[in-house]
Amino acid sequence: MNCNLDPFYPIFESADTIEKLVPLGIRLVQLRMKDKTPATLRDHIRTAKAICLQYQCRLVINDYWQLAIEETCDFIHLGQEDLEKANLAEIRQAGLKLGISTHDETELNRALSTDPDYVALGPIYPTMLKKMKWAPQTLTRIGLWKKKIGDLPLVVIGGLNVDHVSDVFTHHCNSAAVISDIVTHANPAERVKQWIHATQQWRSNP
Ligand code: TZP
Ligand code: MG
Repeated sequence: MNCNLDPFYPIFESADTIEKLVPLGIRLVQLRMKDKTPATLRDHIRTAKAICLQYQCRLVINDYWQLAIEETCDFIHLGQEDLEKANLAEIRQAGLKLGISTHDETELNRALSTDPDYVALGPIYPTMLKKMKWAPQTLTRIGLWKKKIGDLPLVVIGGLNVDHVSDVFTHHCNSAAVISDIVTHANPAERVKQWIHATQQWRSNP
């Protein structure tokens, strides 16, 4: 089923950032935590969930699907390696929605075989954040992915910048995921406002 994703999909690595920025009007956010103890992970998930509930923002938990189930979250994002290790039956049994990263056609086929709620394609542009074995996908690939997945929402990621974000939408993605353009900006709150404004015309419930 099409889960109608907001066109602006920021990814943050802590609940502290979610607490600061979600109230500005973010409607879809991913919590992508690295190198934290299980207790800390759980604390961040709890805080993020409470804030997102308060501000009607959809929260997606990256990787930690067992914790997401225990904390009654409703959306997770998995990379391909995480997908191999995850128990999809248990994830579905718990009613979680699922987004999956893809970087090539093999990964796309694998993702589609799990009946996901969205597919992410990256990196669209060079990204400083993560060493990747894939060359930038380019804008043309967005249209190819969309053709292949039909009504399923398509998220794009990797090197996106608010100044040219309209390009990815004119190539038919549904949502633009972003990390560095916000978190490395001198004024992340201002940048979030710019993103909300720049994606407004692709928002179905303004
Ligand atoms: N997957 C593909 S690119 C990427 C991930 C997690 C990182 C995107 O970060 P940025 O900083 O928006 O380029
Ligand atoms: Mg992962």
